[in-house]
Amino acid sequence: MKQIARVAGSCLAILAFATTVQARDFRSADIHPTDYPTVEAVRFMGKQLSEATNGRLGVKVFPNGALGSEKDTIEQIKIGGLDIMRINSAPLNNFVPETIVTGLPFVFRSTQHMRKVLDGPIGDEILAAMEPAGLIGLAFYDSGARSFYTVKKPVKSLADLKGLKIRVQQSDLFVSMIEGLGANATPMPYGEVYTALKTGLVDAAENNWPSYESSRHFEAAKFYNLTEHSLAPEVLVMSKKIWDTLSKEDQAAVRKAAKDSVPYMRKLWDERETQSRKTVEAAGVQVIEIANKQEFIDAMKPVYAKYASDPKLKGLVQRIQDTK
Ligand code: BDP
Repeated sequence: MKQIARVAGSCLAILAFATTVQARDFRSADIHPTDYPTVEAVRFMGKQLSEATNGRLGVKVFPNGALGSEKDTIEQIKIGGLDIMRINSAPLNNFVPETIVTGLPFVFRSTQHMRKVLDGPIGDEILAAMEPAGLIGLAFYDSGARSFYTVKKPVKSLADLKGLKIRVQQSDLFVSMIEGLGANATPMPYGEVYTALKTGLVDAAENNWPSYESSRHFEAAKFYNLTEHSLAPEVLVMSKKIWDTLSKEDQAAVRKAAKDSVPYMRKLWDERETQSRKTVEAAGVQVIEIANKQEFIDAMKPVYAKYASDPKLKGLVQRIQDTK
């Protein structure tokens, strides 16, 4: 009897050891604060993954840019120094050309249109196109519409943007967009924008309501001008180096947990957009409606000529526009 107990005991010990050896929390980077919808959504994904694998796999999110700027995390992901990142699609533009189409100005007619495209085969194709760059695209998240916010004066028409120095993400597409609008682009990491606005290094930046609010950029730039020029989505990406070490079953579990976090994220997102707008308006932000959006749309023709002229990207744009 004693012997049986001893054998059973050591079996349990071996089992416990095996579980500890295999148990793994993927490290995931995000530049946003801990209560931001993207951060909460990746935590949710971790919980789903943990449930699906009896606690063997999980995700630990490092918010607030603790693991570096989005450009830094792309480099880390490529070499397998980081497991997962939630970043915007724009900094991926220079690495994965297919991501360009998702950030093209005015390419989506509405949030519903964007969701339909990204939930369907076009979205899956763009995610799959990341693989040669060493990235496994797991899911797209919402990022709402980006609009310009300005320090000194409101922007009511295209002419008001002329000559302004505008911070953009580190993406050639966004640089061209600003040039097309007659302004000067200053690409820089998100974490530097607050100071750049405060010190006058830039006159403006552009982002969605939740980022404008949570980054407190609204304290420095009080005019939020509703150009809604890009719906560049967020993406959840895993390192291919890490992915390749996982079993087929674990890969499927990671993918499923990521996809399952999308509706959760969207619910948080919709609530946060409304709340963020309220918060900044209560703090004195002036919201400027754009009477003639068409002149902004027309000014973007050269951007389409430059970025959506190669047959592959042109085809994707066409299919996006054809999606009803
Ligand atoms: C926010 C995105 C974030 C980007 C940031 C930016 O969520 O991933 O880093 O914009 O403008 O909307 O850099």
